[in-house]
Amino acid sequence: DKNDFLAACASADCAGQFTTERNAMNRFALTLALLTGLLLAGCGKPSDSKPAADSGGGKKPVIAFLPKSRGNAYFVSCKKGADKAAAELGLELIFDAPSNPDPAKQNEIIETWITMGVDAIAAACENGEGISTALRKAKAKGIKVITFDADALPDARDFFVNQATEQGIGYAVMDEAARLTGGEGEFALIVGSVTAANQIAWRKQIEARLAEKYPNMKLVAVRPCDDQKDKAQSEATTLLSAYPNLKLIASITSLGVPGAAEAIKQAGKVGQVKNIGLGLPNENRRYVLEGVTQTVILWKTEDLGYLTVHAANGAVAGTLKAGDKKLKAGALGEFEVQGDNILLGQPFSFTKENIAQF
Ligand code: RAM
Repeated sequence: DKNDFLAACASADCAGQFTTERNAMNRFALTLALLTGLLLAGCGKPSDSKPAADSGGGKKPVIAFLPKSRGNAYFVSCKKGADKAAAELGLELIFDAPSNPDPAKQNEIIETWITMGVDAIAAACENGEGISTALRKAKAKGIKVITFDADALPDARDFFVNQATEQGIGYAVMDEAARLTGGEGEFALIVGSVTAANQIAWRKQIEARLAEKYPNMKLVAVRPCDDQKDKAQSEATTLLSAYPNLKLIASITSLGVPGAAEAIKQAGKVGQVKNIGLGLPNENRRYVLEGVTQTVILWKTEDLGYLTVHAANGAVAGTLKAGDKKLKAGALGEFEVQGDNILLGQPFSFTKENIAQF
């Protein structure tokens, strides 16, 4: 697993360098394209026509893939699926991301891709509102825009590939917290950030479920960890001393769950304070087997990347358009398109009983 992760990080770095080299090459290509476009316009042909992804000959469509950050194993796994889809479809996938979540850096990357004239951008947005101006600009230039994992504002993208419904995720976390505490006592929430649309939506659903079903539970604190394990650990350490009656910590960012587990272990509160959240089996397996963490909930992250690239390809090729009800995604089969949302599936729970298999 570690080797896979390092290999993926290494190839991600190469992709970053590649992006810069491509930049110069593409300025040249763009000038050429512009001249060709003018000539074609003179001949009465549309200048903005793009090669369909399945047209066979000519230039490969370029899909630009932008996770929230590059160091996060969650997105390394998404990229693995994205690479697989790109290879199967014969696309060129370029990758870039801030080292750590950074909305301004995401905007810069998008601006670079707009200048390059990529065919599609697939982005997981650290700041849903903040990224929308840059994405709208990309759309206005004819670039197809897909969001995945964490959405932008709806008018700034063509489609959003959602891992599971907001309610499905929020309720799964809240119901598991209630099951483990017997529906009583104080608990705290660790979130990735307060700007990402997925974090905002899931927290809202958790709070709605709490209000509706669990009158004897109290959410005493919500702390952002900037999608960093160390910060999650220090936030959890502070929570454990500020709230001595705390029964459970739930994280809705994958870096929160192992961070909180380490804090609980070091505070000598294993079992006394339960630990759950949205997380990767690899990052949590040993804590789950040790009994520090009770439940980890997630979806198939590789499939999320795979489906996202299929959606981007469909948007470029014209096989995925507004109003469509279905999307074919290679080996994963057919997915339902609900309005402008494409849903991956249902969240899955990993526990001591099954985590060794994943
Ligand atoms: C983090 C990110 C991502 C979220 C997962 C569960 O890695 O914040 O957006 O979906 O956790």
